[in-house]
Amino acid sequence: NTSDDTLAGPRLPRDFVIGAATASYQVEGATTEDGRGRSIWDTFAGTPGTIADGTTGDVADDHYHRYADDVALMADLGLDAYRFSIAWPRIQPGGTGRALSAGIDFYRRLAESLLQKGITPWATLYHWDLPQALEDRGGWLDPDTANRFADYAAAVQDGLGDLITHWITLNEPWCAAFLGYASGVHAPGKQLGSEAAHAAHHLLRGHGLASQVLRRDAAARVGVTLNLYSVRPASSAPDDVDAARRIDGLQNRFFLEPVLRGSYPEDVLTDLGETAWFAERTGDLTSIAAPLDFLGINYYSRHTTTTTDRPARPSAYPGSEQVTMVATGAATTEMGWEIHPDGMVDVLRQAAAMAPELPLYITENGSAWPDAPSADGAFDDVERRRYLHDHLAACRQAIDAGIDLRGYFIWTLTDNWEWAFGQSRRFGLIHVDYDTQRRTVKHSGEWLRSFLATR
Ligand code: PNW
Repeated sequence: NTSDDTLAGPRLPRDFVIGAATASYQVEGATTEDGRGRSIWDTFAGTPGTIADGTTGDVADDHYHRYADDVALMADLGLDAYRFSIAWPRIQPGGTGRALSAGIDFYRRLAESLLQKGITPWATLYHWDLPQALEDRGGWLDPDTANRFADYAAAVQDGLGDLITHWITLNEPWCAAFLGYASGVHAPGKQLGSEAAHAAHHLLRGHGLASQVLRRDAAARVGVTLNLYSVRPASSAPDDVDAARRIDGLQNRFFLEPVLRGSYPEDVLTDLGETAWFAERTGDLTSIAAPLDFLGINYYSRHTTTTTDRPARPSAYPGSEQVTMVATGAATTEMGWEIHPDGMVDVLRQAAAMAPELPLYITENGSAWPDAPSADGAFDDVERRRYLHDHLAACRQAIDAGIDLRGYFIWTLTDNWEWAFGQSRRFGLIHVDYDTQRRTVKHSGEWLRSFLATR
């Protein structure tokens, strides 16, 4: 046994929220039950060649049926909060109209069982499972999808607002827009170059309209989650420095600035070749920049940038195809993502500099590892425990630097269906055997339990 069970967790404020996060399509399964409509991820995952191992989220963790067991596991770990997402097609199968009571009821049962265990529910309204019917009408390229999203937000709050007060409108609009509509590695799998920025704008417009709806309830706490990277140039050469400006621009500032300041960064619009299209839509920015109660940040890794004369197309960074990321030799997770806890402080600093009064939460952070069981069936995931420890220590560092960081959610509770990687990547504190659905708390989960018990 290589574990160091004495590795102490950092000291964090008593009211610092520690939770775990998941997303509907990654855990629920039951994709055809109780009237659920189809989403763009059902379509995408069902298309041969899109998912590394050919799996879909049809069963995933069967959380739709096993949510009570999963809540019991959360309580056993001692989590303060659980961030999950609501599947839009369970609420409005075709993306419009009255809420389906079976869909609302599932999330009512989930929220009630969390509250019974003293775990605060945090609901994300959009973690990428757009109703297919709306994609058929243009998806996020159609400005009307933002209006439909606001109606959906109203339906969800009408059904769940007495149980849920913490709301996140969107998860990672960068992924939804640029992996969905530019590189095409996520649903709906389109490769439209810079036009993907229109999808980003309509997502942000949806965020603004939905947050306005959620404000009907004075108790609602409303935020949005962005995925940010710590970005730096590979060298001081002008091309590398410009590459860093471009990636920080499209990945971070293109989302932070409209949401926090009500404007898009001009240099990014120029890189995209989209200044004219965006100039016609400045009227949307007031609603996009509506006041927030908190900002959610998902942080996984850093990017070290350089340029190449063999640009890759399609790129998730349209207009900046000449940029590539270099490996620095730092250790990576099984995703190939460099482990860099200090980068979490960097992105928190960047957000705090733009909105010094705004409470911040890390709404996702975690790591994938092969996780082979030992002879006695245990999962001695010392790398995940180390990653978790070092990023909790980075939370402490951020707080010491005067940043108003209020909480940290681990990605993820249970191993789950990892998008384009299917079941071939495991991020969980809890192992899932996909043949039997048996859950086994990994060493990292045991470590977290004792950390939470002794803080
Ligand atoms: C996030 N990228 O996704 C999501 O919010 C989670 O649903 C997901 O499971 C988790 O991170 C781990 O991947 C991302 O390619 C997916 O840059 C891909 C990227 C970033 C985030």
